[in-house]
Amino acid sequence: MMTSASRRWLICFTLPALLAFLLGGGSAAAATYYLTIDELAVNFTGKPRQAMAINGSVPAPLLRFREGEEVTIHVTNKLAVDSSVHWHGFILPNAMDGVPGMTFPGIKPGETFTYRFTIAQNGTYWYHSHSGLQEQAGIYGPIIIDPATPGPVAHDRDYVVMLSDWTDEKPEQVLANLKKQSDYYNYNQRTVGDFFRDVGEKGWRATLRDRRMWGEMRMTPTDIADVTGYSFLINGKTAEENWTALFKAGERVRLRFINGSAMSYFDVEIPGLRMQVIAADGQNVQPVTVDSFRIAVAETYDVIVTPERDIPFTIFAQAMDRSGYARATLAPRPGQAAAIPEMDPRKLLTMADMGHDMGDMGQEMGDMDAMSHETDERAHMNHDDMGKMGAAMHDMAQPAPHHGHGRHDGDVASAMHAHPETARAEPAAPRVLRYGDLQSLDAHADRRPTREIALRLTGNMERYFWSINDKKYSEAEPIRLRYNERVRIKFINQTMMTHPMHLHGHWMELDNGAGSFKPRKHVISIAPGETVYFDLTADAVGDWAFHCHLLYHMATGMFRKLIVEPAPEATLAPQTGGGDA
Ligand SMILES: [Cu+2]
Repeated sequence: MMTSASRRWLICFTLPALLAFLLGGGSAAAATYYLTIDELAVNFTGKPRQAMAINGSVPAPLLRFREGEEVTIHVTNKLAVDSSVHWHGFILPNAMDGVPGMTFPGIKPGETFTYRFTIAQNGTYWYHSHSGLQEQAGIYGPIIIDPATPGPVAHDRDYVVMLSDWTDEKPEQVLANLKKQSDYYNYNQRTVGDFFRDVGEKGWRATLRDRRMWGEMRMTPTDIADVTGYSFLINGKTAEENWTALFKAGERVRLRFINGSAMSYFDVEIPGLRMQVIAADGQNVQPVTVDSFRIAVAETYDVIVTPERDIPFTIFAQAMDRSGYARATLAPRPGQAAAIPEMDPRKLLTMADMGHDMGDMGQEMGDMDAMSHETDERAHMNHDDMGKMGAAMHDMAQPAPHHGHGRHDGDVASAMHAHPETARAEPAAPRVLRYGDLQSLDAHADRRPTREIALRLTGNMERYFWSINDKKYSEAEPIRLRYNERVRIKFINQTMMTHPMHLHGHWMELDNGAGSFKPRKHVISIAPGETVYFDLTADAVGDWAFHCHLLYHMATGMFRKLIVEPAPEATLAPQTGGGDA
């Protein structure tokens, strides 16, 4: 959904910056950007609606920065309400982070706020409003940061694939509906008919027990997503509009997937092509070749594909709840299209997904009938889903997933250069990316954490609020860390929903067993019943947002302030202090 206005958006290289760039070999490069937030007439569904947009475009225009560049970004708010821009996944000074009420006052109607900071990293990121529910209304856009020195992976083409979820309803109405009745959007709610089918299959006792347990958890078996009825977009195009990226056979095509959705996870595949994952959340990882991957809200994954044949391929991104899909095409020529696959069956949550399958609840139930029913239901479910739901947990327990650390340099090197698809002796089962596969390309110094903080992800579906350690943001004390302290954070998901937890201003080093090659992430997704650890060096002083990136979870309380307090000496430069000692 672009208007002519979007093509007029300006990147102005100031003359001094240009001279500095030419004379200084890039070290002092600087550039100035102008962004204007305003309303925009859109039509994604056949019905005209008002969106919120940046420079007349949903998504907002691609910003392309360079590592080491000093950026000056003037953001003017032409809305009738306060707004903001947050640079998602950026390591930057606290005052530039763009969280109203926490790092700055926000941008009042008619005002301009100027962000100034030095780009301290490279990779694929995004930006979005951090005010109210504006992100759902259209204020989100992609960012590419080119590395200061050439990156490890060569490619011939480079495309952003930004996923998002659009609703014709006002986001405030969506939230009001959720609060009124938490299953308002759960179109797939199981019915009385399902109840009698269950009774027929597993008997009265087991069925009633099963129903009672769901009731006690204030959840239903279809609580995979709480908002559905979305139109799913790729780079602002509906599946019918079919955003298309061109290639020539044999080229290495880099696709930068960004999930800019308010609420929707996707399972991504390109039938006929394997994908080599080379970066997660903007950070290079040791290449992993997969057939599909699940992308949590706010995550990014960069993949390389090498189509060897001169035919079109479908980029297929099914919403996790199977309420719809986003679709685009990789094609040798414009206007071509490939078949669109059937969506995989919708998955019903079972007690097993809560981590209760072989544990206490099984004992308590003492009913083999119920247990075998669960097994059956699992067997009928899409194995990919099962793999994704369960695998992460298993992965956490495995010390060294794939590549030995640094011992298989040859493998990594060959994978990263001209031979992406190693021929396989036999066709393998579809390979789904798991967190356990992600290993940083570079080792990071790894102090031992001196403290562990447990954060239980909690909530109440009936009253529709979400919380951490049973407290909403409004009721909770901030988490306090000392400057340069190294801590271990333990997430325990006690809800039926998957939560993408996002920490501002710091890397979360996901403990997936990769030792000093732990992947550095800005979003960590935790499945129902799962426990996940990450390590953190508190190397940026200030008040930072730490929250679930599902928009309506964040808005209803799954949010904390994380304060990194200055060192007692106060001699350390704020925000830019070094990492591991
Ligand atoms: Cu959440």
